[in-house]
Amino acid sequence: MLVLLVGGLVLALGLLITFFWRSTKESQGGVRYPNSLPSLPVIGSLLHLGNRLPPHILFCSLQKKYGSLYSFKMGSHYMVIVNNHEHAKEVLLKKGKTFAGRPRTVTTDILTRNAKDIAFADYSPHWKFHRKLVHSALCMFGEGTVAIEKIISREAASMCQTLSNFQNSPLDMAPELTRAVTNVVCALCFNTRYSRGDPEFQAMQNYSEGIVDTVAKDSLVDIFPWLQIFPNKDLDILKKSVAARDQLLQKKFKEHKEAFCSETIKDLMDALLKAKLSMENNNSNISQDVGLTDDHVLMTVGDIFGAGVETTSTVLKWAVAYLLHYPEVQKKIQEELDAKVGFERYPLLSDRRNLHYLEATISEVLRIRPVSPLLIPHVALEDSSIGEYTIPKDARVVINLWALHHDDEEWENPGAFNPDRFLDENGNRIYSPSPSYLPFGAGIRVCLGEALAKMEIFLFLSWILQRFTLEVAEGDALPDLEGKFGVVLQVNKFKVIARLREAWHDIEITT
Ligand code: STR
Repeated sequence: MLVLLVGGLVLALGLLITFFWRSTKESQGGVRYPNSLPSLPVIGSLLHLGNRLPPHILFCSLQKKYGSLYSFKMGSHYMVIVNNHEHAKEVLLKKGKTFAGRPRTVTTDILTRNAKDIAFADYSPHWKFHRKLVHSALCMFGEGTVAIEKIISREAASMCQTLSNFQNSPLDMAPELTRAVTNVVCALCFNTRYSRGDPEFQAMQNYSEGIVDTVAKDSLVDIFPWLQIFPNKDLDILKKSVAARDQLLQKKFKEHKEAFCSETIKDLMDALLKAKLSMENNNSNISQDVGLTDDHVLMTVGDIFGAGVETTSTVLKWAVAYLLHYPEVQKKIQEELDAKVGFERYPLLSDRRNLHYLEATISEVLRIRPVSPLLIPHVALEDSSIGEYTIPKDARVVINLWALHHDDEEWENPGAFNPDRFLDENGNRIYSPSPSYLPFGAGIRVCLGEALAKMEIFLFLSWILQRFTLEVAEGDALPDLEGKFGVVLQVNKFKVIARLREAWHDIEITT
């Protein structure tokens, strides 16, 4: 009797395990789904995700148990995590259109007035048109023009002046780098700039911090939207910060509308206004579908501003942090600058083709500390597949760029900072030594600001290193290299001494 009972129990358990195994690994009809973390009703796999590690690191570590492509449930949302470059390229490039969707979340909806922007808006013909418009406006005012080089150099000169004023005393470079980058975007979007200590710039820094700290980090309200009914500190900070940003954007918009003249388009906001007005005049029917509302223009400028400032300034901060850790890299860049640019003139964009070691260092910074370690999640717009796995419509697909950039099958000793991996034996640049490198994403949603960002990072770093040697003050610890996960991988605060190099004593810094 007992034997029968135990036998029955074992059989039932076996059946249960088989059922569970089948339902996670593959479902009926031989369709194979990605391995899945265990999940419970309502909360999904939350208990199995823990919260000790930052998500990009946690997602790397889960590969050991579940393989490089796996899934879990976040509340009711089916998430797929992609950790290798073949799968990532299938999602972003080969099946780019299928995976071009974006999830709607509580926090990004607050930021973008229900997805009226580009980065967080779902895929649609309207979005495509909108993005094209912004791309051409960016080309008109950014890339490919002599003007932008002048603007960046003017800001670089102004930043170097501030650094030299602080000679030999430890300075938090972050606000200076941020102001320089902000002024480039300001020139582009609004045709204005901020001086040191401008209260509007300070206000902007405050609200940006509020947004970066609270938006799109898969906080609980984004998983369970009904939690909004409870008081929530983060959501309050986000709403206040967004209100402050919107007030500023609205002011600029009003000024631009009042001064608008279609013959003289001075900046990106003018260009968007012109596109909006000409669409309204040309065909009122079409503008219902593809037209730009005031909200679209405002949120687009908000995106360009936020993306332009937060990403580029973050890369510059990471670069400075690594240069402090690796003075030998800094020295090599300076030797290259001395040999190829010298001391008689300031660096130019045309020097990029000669300054291989600096360019390699920038590439390595973007590899080891990608600004956006998980990119922004993509959504499957129809039933599809990744590799041999079936992916259902509406799945949220997260590309773990951190895993791609730290894949030890693709990179030798990926944790080590080594610009030389981007150079061949003759010291010439290798653009991508491994296919597992996508610092700006790829495909339909690739970064719109890649060219502008590369120009800024190159010019700012070359200006700084031509003139200064960066060090930490005696007794100070080196900067933390771990960072803080959020919508961008933030750098913790640190102080720097910028020592004017010998050759520059007694020389005025001007463009
Ligand atoms: C930063 C803070 C802000 O004021 C506005 C934005 C909106 C655009 C965001 C930006 C943010 C953070 C970096 C993003 C960018 C769009 C593309 C970029 C997420 C939240 C990246 O993908 C790294």
